[in-house]
Amino acid sequence: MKEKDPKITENAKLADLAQDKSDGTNQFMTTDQGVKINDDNNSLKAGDRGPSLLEDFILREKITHFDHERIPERIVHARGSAAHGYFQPNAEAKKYTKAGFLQDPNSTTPVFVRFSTVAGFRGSTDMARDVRGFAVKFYTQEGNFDLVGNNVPVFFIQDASKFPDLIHAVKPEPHNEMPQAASAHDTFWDFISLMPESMHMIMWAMSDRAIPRSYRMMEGFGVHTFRFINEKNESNFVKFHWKPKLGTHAVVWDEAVKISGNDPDFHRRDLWEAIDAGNFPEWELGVQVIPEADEHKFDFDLLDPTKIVPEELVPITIIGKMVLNRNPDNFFAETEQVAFHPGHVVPGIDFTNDPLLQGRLFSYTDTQLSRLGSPNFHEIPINRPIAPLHNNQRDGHMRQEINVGRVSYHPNSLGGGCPYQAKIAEGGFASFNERIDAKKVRERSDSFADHFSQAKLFYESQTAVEQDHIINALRFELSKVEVPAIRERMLGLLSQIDKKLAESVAVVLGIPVPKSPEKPMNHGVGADDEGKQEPKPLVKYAQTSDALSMIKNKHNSDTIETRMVAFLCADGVEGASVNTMKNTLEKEGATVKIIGTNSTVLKTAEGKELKVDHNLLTVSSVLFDAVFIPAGEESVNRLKEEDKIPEFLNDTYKHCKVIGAERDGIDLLNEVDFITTLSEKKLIEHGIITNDEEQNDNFATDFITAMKQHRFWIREKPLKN
Ligand code: HDD
Repeated sequence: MKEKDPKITENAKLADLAQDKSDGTNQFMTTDQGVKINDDNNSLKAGDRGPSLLEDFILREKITHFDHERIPERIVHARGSAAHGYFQPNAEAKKYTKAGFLQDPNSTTPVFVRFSTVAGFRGSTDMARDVRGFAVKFYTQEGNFDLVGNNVPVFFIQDASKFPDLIHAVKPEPHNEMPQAASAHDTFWDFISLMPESMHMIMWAMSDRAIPRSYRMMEGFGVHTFRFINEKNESNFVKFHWKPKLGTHAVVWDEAVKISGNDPDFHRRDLWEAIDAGNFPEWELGVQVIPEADEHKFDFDLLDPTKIVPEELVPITIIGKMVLNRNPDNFFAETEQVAFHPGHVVPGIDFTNDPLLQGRLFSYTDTQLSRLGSPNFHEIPINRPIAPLHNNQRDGHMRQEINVGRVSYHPNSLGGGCPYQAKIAEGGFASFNERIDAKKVRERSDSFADHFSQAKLFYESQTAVEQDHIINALRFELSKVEVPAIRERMLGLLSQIDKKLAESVAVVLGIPVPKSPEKPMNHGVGADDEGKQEPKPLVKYAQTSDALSMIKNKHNSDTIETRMVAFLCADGVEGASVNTMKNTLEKEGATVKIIGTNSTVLKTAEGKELKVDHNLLTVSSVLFDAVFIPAGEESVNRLKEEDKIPEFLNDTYKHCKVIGAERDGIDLLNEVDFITTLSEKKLIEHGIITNDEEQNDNFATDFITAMKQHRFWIREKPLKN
């Protein structure tokens, strides 16, 4: 650990979990009944070559337990990784909410956070093009509060009744269970092409937001509009935002595909290793606060989860920070068994009538009943609150709590009326008494019918490079679609966002953009008698929002902290060249990995030993943020013999990452294609930082300045069409 965080030992949830930890060090092996085992290697048999005996309770217990080790994976978000940490508020939220954990800037609240992909199975790649889950459990003194969000601020659908359809469409197709962890297939785009309300989300999902560089470099969003309720029982609408300290960054598609092959655990490993090294990931929590009186002030409905509230309309107020500072001890016990629920709220936080949120309030308890097997899932250590828990819920599978006394009902006199109900002043939860006066209908509000304005807002807010990436993603995904009618419908919808976007995708599909797009079936799919739920044509939003672009986003930081730099080395590398660059990079918080032509140590030109972190054989440039070739004639000559080098450097270039080379190191660049197309003058402009002087104090700082730019998009050729 680089840094000891005092809050690790102060965390009440970790103390709570400690009661259930088990460690076999220096202990005898026993059965589940505590009987010491004398032989764990041989089953009980009738003779050493004879059949096994049913009597062998040790064998039976061991095999039975093994046979039942698996539980159903999550129906969505099956693939995930998690960490412990804490949340610390500032003084900003208390005027809007009475939630205890948001009052005192000197207080901290333990959290457990799980990041995930949505569509892939538990063993699928981290690097799929997909939305990422961002679920935070706050173990507050007033009970658990779960903020179950995503790294995208909107959703595909407006009404929870379409969720099973959406997920059936995106998951591997049911006849052959293909493709895994991918939306590039017919059923997904068939559904999407019939659901114009998904267009805003599709723009996000086709952008580089869906292939993050790291869980540590993602924004998070509560998506729905929630409510904050203060001591005076005043309600304000709020949208939750997580802003990563390291900025919001992504990889490029070609890189994502190669990472999936090189290290399918890329994000999981990144999170684990960062925390293990003491590089604790950190986010600020922000809210957009909208007074009740402003509910109808916008061109969109605050209850519609396919809409954002642009930051330019309602700025974000930062209300605290979250730090993740401890890896779980056991993946299954913690990461797999944790059960989040958007309905886990505490006094001071409440729901709105967003129809997607309302459906979620049912789904998350329900799913745990089959996934974790019993309504007692709240007793699993990672799920149990640190706040005291007393009620009249009883029994059920695997009940842990031993409730004493005769009384399990309320009201009672035999138990003295206990457990008591709490008055609001005593911290009792009371739902916000919103006035509802309405007819029971199966309808969608007309205010939900504009599906294109914000899709357009998002697209137009991107830089040209980001737009090209969206176009390329759509080209890829729709080229994988086999049924022509689906592609055509998609082009029709895209043309309503942006004509050029649709045309650019159409060029690669080899079909024209339909002149008058077929009227897409909308929610209700034909069942809407009066036609009043048809999507409305685009209305407003001429402006753009820089916050939507990862390149223009003002929250993006220019730090290179925790970025990985590969040093390509072989025997004969100049130790001085390695060390100067390494020390300067490490001072900036970057991590250096020595990539060698063997797996253990190299001999430097100075005759010293240099420890190798990875054998060149086992890595690829996609696992790093930048590459440096130190000086050393012999080292460079040896590297020239390596088949992997041209691909390593060409990919670094193709993925627009910084390349540095010192003296003889520059020679290695002559081995690769891109160098021939660049004049010496253009090297720096293209993020290739070289130094041919013996002594050059600026070199390492130039390399760092270039890394702060993250990617040199200038290398990408703009799309022609
Ligand atoms: Fe969901 C899991 C986020 C809509 C039903 N959801 C799940 C997880 C996240 C989200 C991050 C994983 C939690 C974990 O790590 O264990 N879900 C969202 C967001 C949504 C959303 C941001 C829209 C704004 N979800 C949504 C709807 C439904 C569900 C509309 C059903 C009506 N989600 C589930 C679920 C899951 C789940 C089936 C699967 C595993 C679980 O709950 O515990 O109940």
